Amino acid sequence: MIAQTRHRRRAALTVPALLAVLALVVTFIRTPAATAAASMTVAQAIASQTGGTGTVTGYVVGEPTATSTVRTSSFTGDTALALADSSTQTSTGSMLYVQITSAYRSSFGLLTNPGRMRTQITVTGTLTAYFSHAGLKSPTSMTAGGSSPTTSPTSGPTATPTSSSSTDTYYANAIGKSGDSLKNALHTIISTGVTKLSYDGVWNALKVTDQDPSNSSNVILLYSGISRSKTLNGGDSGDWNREHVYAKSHGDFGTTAGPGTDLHHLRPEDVAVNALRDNKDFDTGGSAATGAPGNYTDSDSWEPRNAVKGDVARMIFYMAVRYEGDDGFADLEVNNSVSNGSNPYIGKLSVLLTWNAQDPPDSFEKNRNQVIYASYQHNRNPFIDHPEWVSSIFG
Ligand SMILES: [Ca+2]
Ligand SMILES: [Ca+2]
Ligand SMILES: [Ca+2]
Repeated sequence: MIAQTRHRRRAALTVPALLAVLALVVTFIRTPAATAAASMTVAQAIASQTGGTGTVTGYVVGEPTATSTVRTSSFTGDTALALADSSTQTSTGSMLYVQITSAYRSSFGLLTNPGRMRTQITVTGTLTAYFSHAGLKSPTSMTAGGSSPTTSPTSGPTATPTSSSSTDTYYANAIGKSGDSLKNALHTIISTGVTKLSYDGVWNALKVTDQDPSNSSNVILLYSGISRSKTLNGGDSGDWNREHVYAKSHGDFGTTAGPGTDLHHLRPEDVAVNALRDNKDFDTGGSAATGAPGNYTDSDSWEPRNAVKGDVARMIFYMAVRYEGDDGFADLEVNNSVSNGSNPYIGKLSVLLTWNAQDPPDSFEKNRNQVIYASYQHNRNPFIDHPEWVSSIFG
């Protein structure tokens, strides 16, 4: 009986399905071959934000400047435009925000080409959020009018800002977002399914995450850059211990499982150098730090060596996004002070932004992120995978 019922249901479903196929076939036959890659409307593009490629025809109705703000005159740039199915549309909910990459700015940017307003254009690109709004990014074709595009610009499209990578799935709910909405999405992503280590477990983890690539018996010490035997972990002079880059007194999170045991900001460091850094905020300046060539310090701040300036910045930015006060620990944040004391802040934001830009992620930093993700905590530092997200959230 049950089988028969199922069979009948399947048969009942088949009729409309067949009709749909027939309709498609008829449409296809009636469509000239030259326009086989038919454009979708803006409404269809808004409903198809799947990250796939699409071709959209619509009217230019303005320059998006925020999720619900579009300029219709006095344009300020050439990097984005809004498309709609009606040339008089004013509701941003009925618009598609289109990213204009450099190859197309001189022809389609509204600052340079205000005459494009209310005209029809056809764009091919990735159907995905832009400005936290239904969008089309990384265009591979932009042409005037409603004809199906077949040509590429002579200069060729520029490299896509965030090329697809193996972490795209991990960051799926963050891609296309910016500012606080990006921060919120990343907080959820990097706080989900996390394994928290014990403080004791951190010792052995650091021997793997910070292993010297040219000597598997050693770890590299963060500030001093020294390669030292893994077996010299401890509290005596000449040993290395567990440096909290986001100083644990800033927010008083201690060493219970949580921020105090989070490998993403814990690094091996010489006992004496660790004590010298103390709980100082980060800033440039001071005198040469004893035992750590290239590092500088004064009464209120620490400047790490150039090779790890970006690493330090990205660890701090990770902590600010990972810990938002919703898990029994303080909401850790970054500010512009170098006298934060025990407050749950660390500085200095303006300097950390510069360091992130000046020292991009290298293979050592990327490898440790991957090892933490695959073998220990099962979460990633988004700013090592996407350093450009730092300025979107903190800039
Ligand atoms: Ca200082
Ligand atoms: Ca570095
Ligand atoms: Ca925070």
